[in-house]
Amino acid sequence: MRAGMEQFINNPIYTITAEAMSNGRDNIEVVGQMLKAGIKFIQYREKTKPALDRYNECLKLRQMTRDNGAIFIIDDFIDLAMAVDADGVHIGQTDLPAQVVRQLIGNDKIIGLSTHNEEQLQKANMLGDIIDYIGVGPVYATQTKKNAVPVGFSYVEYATKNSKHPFVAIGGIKEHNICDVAAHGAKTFAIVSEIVGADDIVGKINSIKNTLQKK
Ligand code: 3NM
Repeated sequence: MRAGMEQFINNPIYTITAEAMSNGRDNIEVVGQMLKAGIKFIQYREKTKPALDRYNECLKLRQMTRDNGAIFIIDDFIDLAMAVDADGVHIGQTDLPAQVVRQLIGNDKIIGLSTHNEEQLQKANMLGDIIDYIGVGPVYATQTKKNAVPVGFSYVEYATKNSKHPFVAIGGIKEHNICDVAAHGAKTFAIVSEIVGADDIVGKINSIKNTLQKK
């Protein structure tokens, strides 16, 4: 297992930035709250900001995550991940091929790959150690990733049975439905809007953790 993946395995909640949904707070403040709540795996996902703004923000977030022993992953931008010495990248099906990303980013960085169906999961399985984890979703309809078609529980179950990599379930997951997703085998859950949009981010994360523990 690649260094840093223990934080994925040992912590059920994976958080992702979305400044536009953060009720006027910036990513620095939101990530600060996530870290305060003990989150250990954080993805920076900002697709539309100018590259320079992303870079300056990620320099700060890199320091904050490092100071708190948290893994810092960057969505899509391999150059940005390398520039700020992030712990890895998260890529989608239309990004550069995983093999190419691995060559660019080196052997010690984490690569996550989004998958949305059984065929994509089988291809991910064939990548072996080139990637470290996969995303499985969207489980439910979501406003955060427009036009994404929900895959439902059947794909979560398929991933539980067939994925050679650890997986994070994603898409429309909230405190009220997280135990249903867990019941289909997921152990790691990415939650975007419900966390970044919460009035009390620390309180929300603690409450989700409690809900999961009671299941
Ligand atoms: N990726 P929320 S669904 C970023 O299925 C992302 O790969 C998805 O946001 C996938 O928790 C998604 O607000 C959005 O629904 C998740």
